[in-house]
Amino acid sequence: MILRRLQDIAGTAQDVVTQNWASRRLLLARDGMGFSLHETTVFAGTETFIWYKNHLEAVYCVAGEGEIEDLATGEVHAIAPGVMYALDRHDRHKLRAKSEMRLVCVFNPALTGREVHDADGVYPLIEEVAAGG
Ligand code: 9YT
Repeated sequence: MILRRLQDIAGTAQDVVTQNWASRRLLLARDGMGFSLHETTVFAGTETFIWYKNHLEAVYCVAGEGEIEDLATGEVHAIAPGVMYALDRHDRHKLRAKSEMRLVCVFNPALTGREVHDADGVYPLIEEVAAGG
């Protein structure tokens, strides 16, 4: 069994901070779960272009308010506590935070922990052999 606390991750290599968001990575590829699990804080007033062409991501909002724009259709969806979105088609999107948002994020394939968005809003696919497998 794996048990981790957010407070133990703060300030370590698993606490990835960019201009628009901070991602505390609770489970990573090396944990061998087949997905990674993160708590992401999106800073108030930010807009982030994201395109996970190598990954699927589900996002569940637990705090804060914002919106997501689907760049394929132009549709804009409000994000608030209790809302989940899943990028099942590697959807290109813009994420806007009206207030600071706290999001629980799951990635498949699992992130290795080092990823930040490149200029195209993409995370690279980093191969890593999981512990014990
Ligand atoms: C919602 C979203 O994708 N934000 C960017 C950070 C990402 N969730 C991560 O790496 O944890």
